[in-house]
Amino acid sequence: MKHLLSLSGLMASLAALPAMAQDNLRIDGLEIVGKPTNGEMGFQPAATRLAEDLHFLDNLILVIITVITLFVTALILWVAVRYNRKRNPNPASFTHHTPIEIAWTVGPIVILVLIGAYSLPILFRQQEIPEADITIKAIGNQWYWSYEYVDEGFGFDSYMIGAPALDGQNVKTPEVIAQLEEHGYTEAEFLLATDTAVVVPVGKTIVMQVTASDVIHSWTIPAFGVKQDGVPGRLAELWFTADREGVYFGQCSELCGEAHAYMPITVKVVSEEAYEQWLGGAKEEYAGIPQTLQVASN
Ligand SMILES: [Cu+2]
Repeated sequence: MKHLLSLSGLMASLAALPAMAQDNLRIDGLEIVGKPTNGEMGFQPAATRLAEDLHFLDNLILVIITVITLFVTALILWVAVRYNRKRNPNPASFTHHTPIEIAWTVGPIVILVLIGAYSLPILFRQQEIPEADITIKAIGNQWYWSYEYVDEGFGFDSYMIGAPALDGQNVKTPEVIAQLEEHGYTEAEFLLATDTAVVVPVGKTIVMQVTASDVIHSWTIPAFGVKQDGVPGRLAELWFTADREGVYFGQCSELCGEAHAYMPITVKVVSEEAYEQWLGGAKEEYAGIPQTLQVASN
């Protein structure tokens, strides 16, 4: 009878576990900020200085190439109209024109130096990894991501809701929609939302160590302006400081096998308090055997 009791106690505590864990790790009321949109031409909203830099650089280069394209098109049109065989039956036969030679050498040099002067500082800002407030290791696997909060000593796997979505299963079944809603998403987030998310506090410097366990994967959050290949046996780094709370999506960006399209990335940027609360729950959930279970099994 005693055994039966302790067994039923164990079963009860086991049954209670997922519900407890879910409540502990729940983060409600977050706006979905970083997400691809149908028909969108521009970037996702910038949530970091790095992304703002990239948007600025993209706009700058867009202006430069537009001016160059218009200038070259105008030249071609001018030559075609003014110097065609009808209007200019006797073409000039000179082969050199020193001022023009200098102009089309110096002009491109000035343009390239200008682009370099703006792009190199941005590149260095991305690549010089600052002192981290929080270090997280992202490990790409076929076909999901694993995360380790290296200072806190816990980790977890992160699967797409509805994974693996292969062999004609790539459909939003009622079960998958129910799972999405359970995690606080709608069916519009199918193929983007994951069962667990990377959670980080707003305004803190996060260093992501990126690697992989099997083949090359790539970790990215477009709204943060970061992307880094995860290569087995190597530890690469990227960093970001998100300045806006919300949910941000990314997708594995290195072709890694048949379910490559089904290993998305979810990052939740939350307030410091919400992060501390989540951290407490996550430590309990992921870093060892909960107290109740230990007592029951003794
Ligand atoms: Cu991948």
